[in-house]
Amino acid sequence: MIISREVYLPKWTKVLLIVFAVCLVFALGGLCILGILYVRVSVQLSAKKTNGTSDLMCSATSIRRHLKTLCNVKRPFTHISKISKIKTTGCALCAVHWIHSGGKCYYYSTVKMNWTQSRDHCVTLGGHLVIINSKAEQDFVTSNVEETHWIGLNDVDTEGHWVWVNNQPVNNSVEFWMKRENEISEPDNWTKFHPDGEDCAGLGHPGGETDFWMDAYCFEEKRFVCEAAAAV
Ligand SMILES: [Ca+2]
Ligand SMILES: [Ca+2]
Repeated sequence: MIISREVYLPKWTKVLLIVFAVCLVFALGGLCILGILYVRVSVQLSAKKTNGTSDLMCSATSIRRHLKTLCNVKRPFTHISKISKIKTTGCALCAVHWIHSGGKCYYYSTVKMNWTQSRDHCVTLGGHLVIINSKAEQDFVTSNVEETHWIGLNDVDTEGHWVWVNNQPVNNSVEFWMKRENEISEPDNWTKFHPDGEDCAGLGHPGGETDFWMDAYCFEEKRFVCEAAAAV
C-alpha cells in the first residue's frame, strides 16, 4: 500500500527559488548584452584595422608619388652622373663618359671623324674640340690617349696663323708642336699627299707619339678630344 504525501516547501525556500529565477533571467540578459557589446567592439576594431591598413596604403602611395616626383625632377639631370671633388669650388659635375680635370670635362671619342665633323660633334655634345691653355692641360689631355686625336686648332683661314676653335690664336709661350732636330719641325704643312697642305692639328700622328701637336690633313679621320666647362 502506497501512501502519497504532499510535499510542502518552506516559504523561505520559495522566495529563494524566485530570487534565483530572477537572477538567472538577469544573468542571461547580461550575457546577451555582453555578446552584443563583444560583436560591436569586434566590428569597431575590425574597422579600425581596415582604416589603419588603408592609411598605410595611402602612406605608401604618397611615398611612391613623392618618389616619382623626385625622379621626374632628377630626370633632366640624368646626363650628369659623375661627381668629382675639386679643391676650391666644391663639386664639379661632368656628363656620362666625360672625365673631370681642373674644373673642366673632357670627352675622348671612340669613333673617328675628319676635323670638321669632330668639331661639330663636340658642339652637339655640349662642348667644343679641346683648347689647350697650359702645360698641365696638355699633360692631362695626352695622358689619356694612345693614338692620334684631333684637337681644336687649325690654320684653315690663313696659312701659318693657328687659331683655336674659339678664334683665339695660339699663345706662343704655351705651344707643344713636335720639334725635330736637323729637320723641319711641326707644323710643316706637308703637301706630299695634298697640295693644300696640312691645316688641322692633332696629338701625334697615326704611327707616332701622341705627346705633341702635329698638323695633318683635315680630311683624315681620327679620334678627337672634346672639352666642356664642368657644372659646379
Ligand atoms: Ca697649314
Ligand atoms: Ca705636319
